[in-house]
This record gives sequence, C-alpha cells and structure tokens, in this order.
Amino acid sequence: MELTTKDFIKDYKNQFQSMYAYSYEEGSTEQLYNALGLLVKNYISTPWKETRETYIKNSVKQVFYFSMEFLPGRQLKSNAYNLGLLDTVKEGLTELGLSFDELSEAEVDPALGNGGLGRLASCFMDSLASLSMAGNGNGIRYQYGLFRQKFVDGYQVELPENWLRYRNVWETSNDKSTCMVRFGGNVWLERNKQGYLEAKYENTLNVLAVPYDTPMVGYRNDKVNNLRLWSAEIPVEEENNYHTIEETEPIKEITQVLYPDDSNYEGRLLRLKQEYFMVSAGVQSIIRHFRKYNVPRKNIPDKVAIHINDTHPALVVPELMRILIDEERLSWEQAWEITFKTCSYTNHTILREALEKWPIDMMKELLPRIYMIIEEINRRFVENTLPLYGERITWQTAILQNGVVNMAHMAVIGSHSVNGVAQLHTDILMNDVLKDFFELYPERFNNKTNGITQRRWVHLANPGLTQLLDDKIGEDWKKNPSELKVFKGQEKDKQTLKQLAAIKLENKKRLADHIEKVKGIKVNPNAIFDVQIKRLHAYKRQHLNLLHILHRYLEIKQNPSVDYAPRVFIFGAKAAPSYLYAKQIIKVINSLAELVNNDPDVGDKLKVVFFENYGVSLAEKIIPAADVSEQISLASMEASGTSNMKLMANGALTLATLDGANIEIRDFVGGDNIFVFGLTSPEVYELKAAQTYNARDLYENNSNIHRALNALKDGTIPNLQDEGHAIFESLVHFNDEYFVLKDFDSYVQAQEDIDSLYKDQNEWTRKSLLNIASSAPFSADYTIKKYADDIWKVKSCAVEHEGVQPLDE
Ligand code: GPV
Repeated sequence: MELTTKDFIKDYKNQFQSMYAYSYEEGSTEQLYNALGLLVKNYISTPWKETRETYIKNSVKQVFYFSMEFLPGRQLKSNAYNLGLLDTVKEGLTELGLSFDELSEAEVDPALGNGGLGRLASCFMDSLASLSMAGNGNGIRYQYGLFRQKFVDGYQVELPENWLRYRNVWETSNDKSTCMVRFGGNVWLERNKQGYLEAKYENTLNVLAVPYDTPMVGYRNDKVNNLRLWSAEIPVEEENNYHTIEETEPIKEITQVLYPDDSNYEGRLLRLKQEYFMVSAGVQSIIRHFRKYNVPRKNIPDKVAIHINDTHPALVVPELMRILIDEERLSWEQAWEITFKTCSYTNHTILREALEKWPIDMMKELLPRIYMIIEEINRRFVENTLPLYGERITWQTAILQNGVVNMAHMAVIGSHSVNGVAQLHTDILMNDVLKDFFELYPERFNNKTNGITQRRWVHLANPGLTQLLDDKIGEDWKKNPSELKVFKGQEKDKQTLKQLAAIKLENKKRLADHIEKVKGIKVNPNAIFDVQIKRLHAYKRQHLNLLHILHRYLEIKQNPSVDYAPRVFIFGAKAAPSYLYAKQIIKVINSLAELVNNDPDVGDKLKVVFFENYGVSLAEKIIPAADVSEQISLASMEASGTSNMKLMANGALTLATLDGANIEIRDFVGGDNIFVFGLTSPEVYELKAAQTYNARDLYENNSNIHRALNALKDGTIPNLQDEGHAIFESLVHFNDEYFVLKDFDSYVQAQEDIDSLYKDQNEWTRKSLLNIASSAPFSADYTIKKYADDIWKVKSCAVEHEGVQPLDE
C-alpha cells in the first residue's frame, strides 16, 4: 500500500496519544510497540475486510487448514514488509528518534506449537495469502504457549509461557461468531413429527467457543486471510450456574495449555477435549459461513476444503457428519459424500508412538453422539470392505480396533486425499505404515514435499543475502522463487563469491555477539558455525552430534596439534518435559560444553553453544549465520524436516542422512554440494528385519567409539549424575535403537570432509551459492500451489478494492 513517511509519522503520533493519552516521547518500549502494532493492524483492516467480502461476493472456494498448532513468529516486521510499508515505517520511526528493531524485539513470539508441524502451518498461511488463495487457519488460542526453557546447572527447566500477559495487538475477538460446543451427557435419537431422527441431549457440559481472528497478510497483493483461534469460555446464559472459580475450571482449562509433546501421543482426556473443541467450533463456523454462499448443500465440497493437519483434528470427519445429519437433515449417504469430498489429510510421522489411538470408553463418555457416528462409519466401512478384500485387510484397516479409535484410519477413510510430506515419507506410508489402505485406495495417496516461506526465512531474516540477490539477479525471485536458479550463473564469479562470503561473515559476527551476550561464550566468527536446531528427540540423534564432539575433544587432548578447522557447534532444542532420555541428552551436551569451552588446550578449535528456549525468533538469528546444517536423523524416521530447507536457502551446506526431504535437497543441489553419510532407508529396514545388529560389538571393537562412550561415564565430563551412564546404557546395553553407533564412523568421516573443504574458502562459498540457487523448489509457495491444484482445487483470486482509507481503531 501507499504511505508517505510524513503520513506515517502523523498516524503514529495520533495512534500513540489516543491509546495512552500522552506523547510518544514518554512511552515505554512496550507501549511504543503496541501503538505501532495497532497502527499497522489499522492499515491491514481495509484489505482484510475487502478480502473477506470478495470471497463471499464471488463465492470463492475456501480452504480451512485445521491444526492444533501454529507458530507464526513475530508479526510486526513481517506484516509491515508484506504490506510494502517496512521502509516507510523504519524511516518514520528514525525521524521520531525511535528504533524499529528495538520496538520489534518487544513483540512476544507466540509459541502455539511444538516444532515443525506448527511452523509448517504458519508458512502455509503466509503462502496462501501471498498467492491470493482463500486459505484460513483454524486452531486453538492457548492461554499458555509452549513452555519457556531455561537451563539450571545444565538441566532443562520449564517455565510457563504466559504470552497474553501483555495485550496481543494482532488479534480481534469476534463475539458475533461464537459457537457452542457440547461434551458428555446423555444422547439418544428420537423420531420427531416430521419423521426425522433427532439427536436429543441432556446433562451436557456446554462450552462457548469464542473466536480470535488474526490477519494473515499476503506479500504485496492487498490480500489478507484469517487465522481463527478459539478460546473456551462460559456461555453467557449459563453464568449463573457457576458459583465459584473452581467450578469454572473444567471449561477454562480446555484452552489453557498446549501439550508440549512433539510427535508423541499421550491419551489424556483434556487433550481429546481440546481436539473436539477446536474441531467442532471450526466446522460449525464453516457451515454457518457457507450459508452466505447460497448454494445447495451438496455443493459444499465445491466451496469448502477442510484440511486435517496430522490426526489431531481428525474428528472433523464425524463432526461434519453430525452437523450435516443432525442439523442440516441430510441422509447418511448424502452427508458421507460431502464429508469425504471436503476433507483431506496429511500424515506427518511414521513413529508408532505418535499415532493417536483413543480409548473407546473415553470417546464414548466424552463425545457420545460423535462416538455413535464413528461406530456407524466403521460399521459401513467393514461392511463394504469385507466382501471385497477379506478378513485380514478389513480388520487391519478398521477404525475401531482392540478398544481404541484409530485416528489415522478415521482420517484416511474420511478423506479423498492422503499425503506424506516428502517423497521418501510418502513411499514409506504406501509401502509400510498405511500399506493396506494403499491397497484399498491407491488413488487417494499423493506426496506433497514440505516448503518454507522465503519471505520470513530469507528476505527478512537475511537482508544482506537478499540485497546481494537483488543486485545479481534482479528482484523477480521474490515473487517467483524459481528465478533463484539464475544465481547459479555466478558460481565462478570471484567477486560474487567474495561478497557472499562477506555477508555470511557479517551474519556470523552478529550471532557471535548474541552468543556472547546471552551465553557469555566468546566464539571466533571465522570458525565453522555448525547448527542443529530442532526438537530434542532420540530419532533426530542429537546424541550422534554429541558423540562426535566428544570424539573431537578427545582427539585434541591426545594430539593438541590435530588439524581441525575451528568449529562452533550450535544447538537449539526443547525436550518434552516428560521425555527423560531427551533431557539427559541436553544435560550431557551442556556439561560437555562446559568442559570444552573452558579447556585451554582446545582454544577456538572447538566451542559448544546450546541456546536456551529455541523458537521462531531465535531461528531467525541463527539460520543466516550457519555454515553447516545438521540433518542427521536415522534414515526413514524424519518425515520431512524443514530446518534443512531454511538453512539451505541461507547458504549452509547440509550434512545429512538420506532421510525425509534431505534426499530431495541432494537431488536438486547435486551430490557434490552436500555431505551425505550413514545408512539409507532400505538399509535400515533390512538391518531391522535381519535382527543382526549388535551395538556392543561396535563398542568393543571400534576404538573411537569405545573411547567416546567410556568418556560418557568415567568422569571425563564434569557435573553429571547418571546422565552419561543412561546414554551409554541405551547405546550398548539396549542395543542402540536408532543405530547411532552404526552410523558413527561415516559421520566422523563426513565431518572431516567438511574441515578439508572449509580450508578452500572459494570452493566452500561456491557450494554455498549453489545451495542458495537450488533452494527454490522448497518454497512453500510451490508446495501450496500443488496442494491447491491436486487436493483442494482452489485458485488464486484477485481482490476488488473500494479504495477506502484505513480507519483508526
Ligand atoms: I506427528 N512433526 C511435528 O513437528 N510434530 C508432530 O506432532 C508430528 C510431526 C514434524 C515432523 O517430525 C517433521 O519431519 C516434519 O518436517 C514436520 O512435522 C512438518 O511436516
């Protein structure tokens, strides 16, 4: 949008004064930020309204992305940027003697997700809006986000993340669009006078779902979509039934906390309540919205697509059935046709422990009507499948099995599309995890490799690189990422390589300053910055990284003149509070860091930095400064990964197993420009099937492994209780579930190859350039275009303008 610096300054002064009744010169940083945020939101309000109206006026098909998690990150800078106002705002603030960067750091980063799954949802929101597609998010407004992580004596400590303590300027609570969600009670069917079977309820717990809407601003296209997050409240007309604060607890608690488990299923009643609450409110509001379209109900799938982000929102299937049958009075067959055509499902993991299976008793008691519908879906499924496919497949694929509701099965049966998030992952779904379904419904399966938004992860996080790209290949790549490949033409240009190296060094200096500020560790910006940032999980193998660092340390101690390039190992990772093993790994890495960082023999050959409280904002600081991207999961276990894509786009070289999207990264960048090591997925499958793996043999016969493992438990690493032992035991005694020792040698070799290459700065930077130039396929814009074409059947649409100026709030 158009805005002069002069007008901005005027608007900002007014905004501040109208909120606080004094002049901005007296404002605190938080107040100055709040005023700026609200002003930017005012600028957004017009295109937001126009976008919504255009969709309705033109009966545009809309996608609703249902996700229990979103990780939008800070929004001020990104919104100003996408609106095209960032420079004006920065200039204006400078004239007022204020610093944009300082105000922008005052924004809290909403941690409404655990990791990759939630961040993917937010990258998708950004791409949908930027592609002018009608795509809305539907989720939960948790009062407490993912815990804030602190290290005390090297141990992870979890603190509550009360992100709403200060006002959230981006959200608008929308009292006019509330819904009622019912839990428990008795439900029965009664034939009414018109002959319909009517669902009757008594003694239900009624919860009011209040929507909070947040604008999702498209990139320079005057397009603003909606992220709707629901909050649980007491229905106004029932307020008098609640006499004490304690009595309101069962309602309030529904949206109080985000479960801090990543890729892990815990069958807690409260979690099931959250899932149904979000699903029911979301589906009700969609059906209500759809009435504005004024088309027959059987055409719902032409106007609405509902996406199920992993199984957490899979109750969409029976909930949509319930509404269509009980409230819209459709027959089962009509309702099923609509439901199945409307829903699509993405699987995000093959980890058995992550697949949701709810006890039937729990489901029946909490959601009696929904359970009746699930039973009927299952009954019809079995009835149709049995004669065609026989006993084995039918029972393997049923929704109800051994006293549980298998949520993945419900999602597959109730959706017209099922996708994995990288080619290997999709192949594994088809050949292993969902093999029987692939036999029943081959046409439903498809791959959609994940992507990331370059806007946040390159344009905003790495302005130096962005400027260089603009200078070298023009600005087209910003709207059309495939233009990035033009940058390949400069791989031999000495000048460009020099500039690229200088930008990386600048970014590393900035990160080095931050490391010194928050960790008190001095690092050499000319060292290799080696980064592993992701949730702490055994399958992601942070302990393989740990063992290699320990190995290097022991080598240096033995031979202080060993030829290692200086290296800074950087970690960012939260462990689920109940995941003991992950927490033990954190403690050992922290203790090793203490040892290594303070040993004068080591100097700057080796430094270890474990950041606290890893999240979107910290990622934005780390990623532009990375030289090496650690993607070292056991092959077959990481569905896709997305930090691999962000790091690549910022010129880091990937050190990877052939897992998830790493394989596609290798294919695009070429095998010469990536460091690959370890077992492949077929090898992992083979080794598991053969049952011949013997980790103890490796411990006993491989001297490097022997030495490193012993150092875990012989007191080499200071301040450990039994954490070193625990890791030792898991690897040697419990036979190393994730083949860490098996991959150790080839990992160490790859790390040495990295050292050698880094000595040739020109060659290193050339490969870095090729990584940047090959990163376009991992733009979420492309991923979203494929979802839109193949699954959702939605198109880009232009927004009509009224040419109205923004209103003040
Ligand atoms: I399931 N993922 C996640 O972050 N949380 C979950 O609960 C589940 C999956 C992740 C996968 O582990 C990543 O490999 C993947 O890149 C990401 O989802 C997005 O698809």
